[in-house]
Amino acid sequence: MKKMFRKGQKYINTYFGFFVLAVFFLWIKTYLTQLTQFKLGMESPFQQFLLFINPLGSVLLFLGLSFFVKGRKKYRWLMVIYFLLSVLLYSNILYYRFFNDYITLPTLTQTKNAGDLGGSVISLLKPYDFLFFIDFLLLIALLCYRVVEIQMTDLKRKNISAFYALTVTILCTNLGLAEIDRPELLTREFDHNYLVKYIGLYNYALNDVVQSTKASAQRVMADSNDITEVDNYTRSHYAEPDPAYFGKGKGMNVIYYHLESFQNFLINYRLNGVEVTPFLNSLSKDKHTLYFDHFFHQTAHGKTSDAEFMLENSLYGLSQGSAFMLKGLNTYQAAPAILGQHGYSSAVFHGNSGSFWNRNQIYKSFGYDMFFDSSYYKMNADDLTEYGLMDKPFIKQSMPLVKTLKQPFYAKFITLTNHFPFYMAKKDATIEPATTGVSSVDSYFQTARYADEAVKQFFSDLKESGLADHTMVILYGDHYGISNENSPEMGKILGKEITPFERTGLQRVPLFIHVPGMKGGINHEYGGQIDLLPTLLHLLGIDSSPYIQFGTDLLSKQHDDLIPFRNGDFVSSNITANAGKYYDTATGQELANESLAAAEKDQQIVNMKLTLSDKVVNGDLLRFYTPKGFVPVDQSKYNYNKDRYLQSNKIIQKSR
Ligand code: GP9
Ligand code: MN
Repeated sequence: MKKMFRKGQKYINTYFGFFVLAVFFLWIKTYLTQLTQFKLGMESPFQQFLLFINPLGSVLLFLGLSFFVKGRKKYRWLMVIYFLLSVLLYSNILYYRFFNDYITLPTLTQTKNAGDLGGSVISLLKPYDFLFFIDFLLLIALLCYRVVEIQMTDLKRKNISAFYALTVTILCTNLGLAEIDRPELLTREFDHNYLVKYIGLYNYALNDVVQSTKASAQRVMADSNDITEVDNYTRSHYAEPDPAYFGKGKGMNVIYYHLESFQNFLINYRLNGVEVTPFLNSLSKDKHTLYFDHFFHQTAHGKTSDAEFMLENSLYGLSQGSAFMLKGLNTYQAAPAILGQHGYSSAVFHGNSGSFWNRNQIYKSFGYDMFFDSSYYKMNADDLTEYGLMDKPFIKQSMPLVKTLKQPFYAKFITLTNHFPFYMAKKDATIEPATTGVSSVDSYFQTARYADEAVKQFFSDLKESGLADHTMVILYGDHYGISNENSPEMGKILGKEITPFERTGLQRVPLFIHVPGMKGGINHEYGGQIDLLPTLLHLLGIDSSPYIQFGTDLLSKQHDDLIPFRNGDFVSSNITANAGKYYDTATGQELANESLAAAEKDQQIVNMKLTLSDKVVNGDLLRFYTPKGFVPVDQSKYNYNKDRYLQSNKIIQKSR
C-alpha cells in the first residue's frame, strides 16, 4: 500500500502526472454535472455510456493546450484553462436553471437574456454549488502547499503529437458512436439537449462558437442594400387575392393542426379494403373545407421545423441544417407577429420538450405569446411515444389551455404519434398493419389511423368548447413518413413501380382549410408550404403585400404553381424536375430535348427563389426592412416558463 502511494506521489510530481489528475477531476465533475444538473432524457445504457465518455475528449483537448507552454508557466496555464472550463460549466448550470437551455453565444450577446439572468442570479444559487469549484481549489492547494513538485522539463514534441492523436481519436469515436445512436446529429442538430447528451457540454459550446461565428459572418457581410433586390422580386411576384375568398375568415380564430409525417397518398387509401383515415376522408368532402390534393412539402434537414418555418414566414428553410436551430435570433415578420398587430393572441401546443428544434427561442422571434411545451402536460408513461405525448391525451389536455387564450387567437397544435418509427402499442391499434415486412412501413398505417382518430376527437372537442363556429382550422402534413429508401415497399402498397417521377408525387402532403361558412371543395392547384402564409392572411382579410414573402396565395388567380424543393428539384402543373431530369407532370414522360428550354427556364427561376430566400435568412435581412405599420418583435418580452405563467395567471385571477 505504502509502495503504491509512493509510486503515485512520484508520478504526480511529474507534470504529466499532475495533468492526468486534473483531467480526471474535470472529466468526472463534468460527467456528474451533466448527469444531475440537466434533464437530458437518457434512454438506454448506450446513451449512459456516451454521457460518461463524452467530456473526456474535450477535456484532453483543452487542458492539453498547456503542453505548449514551457517551464513552470504550464502549471499556471493548466489551472487557468481548468478554471475557465469550470466557469463555463457552472454558468451553464445557472443558465439552465433559469432558461432550461444552454448558453449560446448569440443569446448572450444579442438579447437581454444575460441581463435577465443577472437580476435573479442569487435566487438560482443552491447550497451545494461550492462543490463545483472544490476540485479546482484542491488542485491549487496541491500546488501552493508544495504537496506536488513543480517539474520544469517539458513534454517532447513527438509526445505532444501522440497525445493529440489520441485525443482526436477519442473525439472521433465519440462522434461516431453518437451518430450511430442518433443519425444526422451534427448536420441537423435537433436540440441543444441532444448535443449535450451525445457530445458533452464543452463540445456543444465549441460547436456553438463555430456555428455562431459562421452565422455572424454572414450577417455582418450583409447590408441594407441587399434587401432591395429581394423586395423587388417579392413585389413583382405578388398575387392579388381572389375577392371570392378574401376576408372569408375575418376575425376568426385560427388553428393550425400539424399532421406529423402525413403523406397525401393516405387520403382515401384503403389497406386491405379498410379506410386508413376515415375522418380526414370525410373532411375532404366537407362543405366548408377546401382540400388540396396537389400540395407539396418543401422541407429538408429541418423536417418539422422547416415546415413550421415556411408556414410562419413564407421563407424557405435552409439547404443545410435547420433555420430554427441556426437562425433563432433573426428578425422575422412571422404570422404570430403580423396577426398580433391585428388583435390576435398566439400560442403553440406541443407535447415535447421546448428545446427541441430550438422552439423555445425562435418562437419568441416569431412573436408567439405562449408556448405550451411538455412541461404544461401530464406526461404519463403510458401516454408517451418516441418524442413525447401521444395525440389523443395531447388534444384532451390542450383544449382547456386553448380556452384560456384571448380571442381571436392564432394557435398551432403540433402532433407526434405518427412519427418515425411509427410505433403503435397493441392496445392503441385499431387497424391491422400492412404486410410489406418492413416494420416502420407496416405500422405507419396504424399510427396514421390513430392520428386520424385524434383529429376527429379534436373537431368534436372544438365543437364542445363552443369555438368551432368562429375558428378556422388548417391541417397540413409536414413531410413524408415513408422515405425513398422504402420505395420497394411503397411499390407493393400502391401496386406500381416507384420511379423517380413517382417519388416526387409522393412528396404531396394533405392540406385542408376549414373555414366556417366558406364554400369548400377539392382544389387541384399545385402548391407548397411556402404558400400558406399569404393564403391565410388573405382569408383573414389582411393585405399581404407589405411583407417579404416567397409564396403566393393558393386561392389567387395569379398563384404561382412552380414549387421549388430545397435540393433544387421542383414540380409544377407542367413540369416535374427530379435529380437533373425533367418530366411532363401530366404523363410522367421524360421531356424530349426540344421541350427542355421551358424546364431550364423554370429551373433558373427556382434557383433564384431559393438563393434570394437564403440571402434573407443568412443575412438576417429583415432587420433592414420594416413593413409599413409593423412594429418589430422584441424577443425579450416573451417568457414561456411554466412557473412564470402560473404566477402571472394567478395575478390575473386575483386582479379580476
Ligand atoms: C419533435 C417533432 C418531430 O418535437 O416536432 O420533429 P421531426 O423529427 O419530424 O422533424
Ligand atoms: Mn415532422
